[in-house]
Amino acid sequence: MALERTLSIVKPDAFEKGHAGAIIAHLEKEGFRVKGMRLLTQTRPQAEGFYAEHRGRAFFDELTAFMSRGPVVVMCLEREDAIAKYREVIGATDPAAAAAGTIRKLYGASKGENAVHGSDSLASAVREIGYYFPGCEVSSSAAL
Ligand code: FUP
Repeated sequence: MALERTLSIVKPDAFEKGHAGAIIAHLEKEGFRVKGMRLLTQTRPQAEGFYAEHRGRAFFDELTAFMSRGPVVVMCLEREDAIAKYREVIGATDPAAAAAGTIRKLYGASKGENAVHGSDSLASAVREIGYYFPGCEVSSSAAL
């Protein structure tokens, strides 16, 4: 296992419902350390750039409208095996299919409004962390 970083987003649905604090606490209890954190409301183009790999898919417009409709909390998180472990802790994309006790099962409403985002690979984590933390906002104590 390697010390890794991953990109986490508390999506607008979870923030609107007041679940951001509970989700961050859940992640800290699972051993994730916050190395960078921003609260922002994305522009539509910013959300489209983030989800560029999904451009052309049927859900792209709905997804990017949703992700730019209100505040999100974006975090760079660190722990051993962070990328795979984070995906385990958040659960399946569709909350209805997510395992009991996972963040998406606890806080997600639907496949679209599923409370959180997480990087799905090391390459995605590098790109996604750089997308929201392009400068010196992330603590530099460990490599990806
Ligand atoms: P995930 O990696 O679990 O976030 O899922 P994907 O990368 O497959 O999808 C990115 C986001 O698109 C999901 F969080 C929700 C949205 N989505 C839909 O709204 N409908 C779909 O059929 C698939 C994904």
